[in-house]
Amino acid sequence: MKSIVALLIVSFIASASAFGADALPKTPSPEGAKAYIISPKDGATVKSPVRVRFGLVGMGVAPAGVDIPDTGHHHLIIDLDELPSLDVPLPATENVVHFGKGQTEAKIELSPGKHTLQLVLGDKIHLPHSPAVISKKITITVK
Ligand SMILES: [Cu+2]
Repeated sequence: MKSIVALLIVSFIASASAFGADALPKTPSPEGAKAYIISPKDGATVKSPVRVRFGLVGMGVAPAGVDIPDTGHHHLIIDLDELPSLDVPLPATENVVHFGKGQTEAKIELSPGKHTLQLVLGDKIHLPHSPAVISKKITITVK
């Protein structure tokens, strides 16, 4: 009997989180919004530090914490095969770099070899929009 009660509690907790009773409301992105990496070009061979320029069409760039419709700030995803969850604010790690001041370019240090870069736009609380504004992933080689 005790174990059945425990099981019920566990399944209640599981379903509450699955259906997101406290899911964060997403900021809508306008139709046609697009993030892209202006440079380097996909397949390019470059030197470190690498200057990466962020492109955004159909939306504006605003710093984190600022609530203006149809804006966001860039996050550079470095060398990740899988994107972080798009349902929670993006983490800040070596592989997920925030540009919360509204930067549209950055210089990043990369070791020699192949690297992948991708942009994900986040809203005022670093949460990806709905639909998420994500660039194509590019691969570069650092000399
Ligand atoms: Cu952020």
